[in-house]
Amino acid sequence: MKKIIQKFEVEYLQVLDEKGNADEKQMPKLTDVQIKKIYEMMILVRAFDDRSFSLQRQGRIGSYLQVKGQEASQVGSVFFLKDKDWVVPMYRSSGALIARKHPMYMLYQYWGGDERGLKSPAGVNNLPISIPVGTQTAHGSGIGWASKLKKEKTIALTFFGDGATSKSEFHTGLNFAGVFGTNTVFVCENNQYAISTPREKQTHAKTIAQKAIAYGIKGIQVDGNDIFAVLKVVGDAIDNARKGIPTLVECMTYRRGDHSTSDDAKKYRKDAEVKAWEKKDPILRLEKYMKNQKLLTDAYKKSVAKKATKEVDMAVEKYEKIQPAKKDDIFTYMFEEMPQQLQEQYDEMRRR
Ligand SMILES: Cc1ncc(C[n+]2csc(CCOP(=O)(O)OP(=O)(O)O)c2C)c(N)n1
Repeated sequence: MKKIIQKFEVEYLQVLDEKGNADEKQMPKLTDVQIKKIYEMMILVRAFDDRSFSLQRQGRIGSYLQVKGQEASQVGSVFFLKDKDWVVPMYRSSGALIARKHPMYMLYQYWGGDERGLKSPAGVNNLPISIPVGTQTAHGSGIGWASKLKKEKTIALTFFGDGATSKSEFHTGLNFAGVFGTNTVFVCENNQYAISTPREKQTHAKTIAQKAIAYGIKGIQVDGNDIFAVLKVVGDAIDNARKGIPTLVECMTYRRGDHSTSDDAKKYRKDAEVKAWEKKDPILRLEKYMKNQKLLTDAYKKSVAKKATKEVDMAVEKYEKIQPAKKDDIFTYMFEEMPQQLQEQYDEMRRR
């Protein structure tokens, strides 16, 4: 019997090695000003993220899912988008949202239990984050299709994790995008874990990117801790999405923190593994590059950190001054005419 060999090879791109040396041939076109802007945003996201964790531990917000380690894949993915493009985020997308002008105090408001915190800033098309795993993948296809039908050049970029690729909506979304040629970029942040499930147990496939092949679209892997590789690959994918050519990008990264503030990753991850990924930190790598290029002095680094801390301080202060939403809202918000059962509960709440 003839042996059938199936090849599911996908490209993998790294521009910046762990020492901060760049492959000039693959470098995306960026000015020094842009590189600094990207660096400052990554530092801001890290400062927001670290503070979120502390605020949760102090009982000042309810819950939080850390971005730490994924700053390059989030900030890099949205950098070339226009405000009118659509970002379809997940619960771990705080970094992408901050880079998309979402006020930090409102993110604290949301994680403090007030849904009003997810209202997108005027003129910026960010969807509310998806708490259900993977559903947003299909929303990304739908929005990208709408853009195409309306002959708009806007695109939808949707974020999801490795775990989401086992959900039906991932497959529905990719299939739909392939068949209808939607204006969509699918960004899978493969951070190696879905809560405690390691990537090897998520799928028997060698890569997540290769899953695109089955749907007739392009799949590509990128070093997700390498900001320049993310900018290059997702930048190209954005350009293609504007022409109705969808792409699945798999960002190879690592979730440095616990899954969420209600989990303890030490129970299922070895310290050595976490330490090894610390060395591949995306901010550290960009700093090495910037130092080599004489774009990072000690004074500049300090001032960026100081400014980020101050901005986060101000966001916390503003968040903690927000008046809580009216209790009635949870009853009156959803239905134009309240169903009987809800009306009964509402009346009871008011009686009490
Ligand atoms: C539909 C649905 N099923 C289960 C959950 C519980 N859940 C929350 S996060 C998570 C893991 C998702 O992992 P992944 O997609 O890799 O994203 P990551 O959290 O690693 O960024 C699960 C199963 C959920 N939120 N929604």
